[in-house]
Amino acid sequence: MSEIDVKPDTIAPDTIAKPKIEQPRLYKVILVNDDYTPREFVVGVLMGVFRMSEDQAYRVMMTAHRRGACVVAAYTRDIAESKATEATNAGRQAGHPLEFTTEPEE
Ligand code: TYC
Repeated sequence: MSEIDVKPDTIAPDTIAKPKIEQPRLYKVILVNDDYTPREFVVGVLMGVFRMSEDQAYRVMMTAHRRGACVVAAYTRDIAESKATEATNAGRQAGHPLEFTTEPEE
């Protein structure tokens, strides 16, 4: 066997493809309570913007109402920000101070 035919019986570590899959950071969308926006309006926005069932939306609304705020969902940054803006604008258009914010997950 010539030297050219010699194959290593181990593969040098720097030739092994190591899949490095970085998960994008997720951002929470948070519903903030206020004293003025009607409950049914909040439920409608949660159903429309966040595709929640009426049941889920009612629970999230009541959690924000009782505790001051509630995490609605988590998305990549662009989607979280655009949904928070869309939902906040829906309230503003109807004359309500409804507010949705975003914050990065740990
Ligand atoms: N607190 C409001 C009311 O009593 C209802 C409400 C719930 C508003 C949750 C905002 O994020 C909210 N009409």
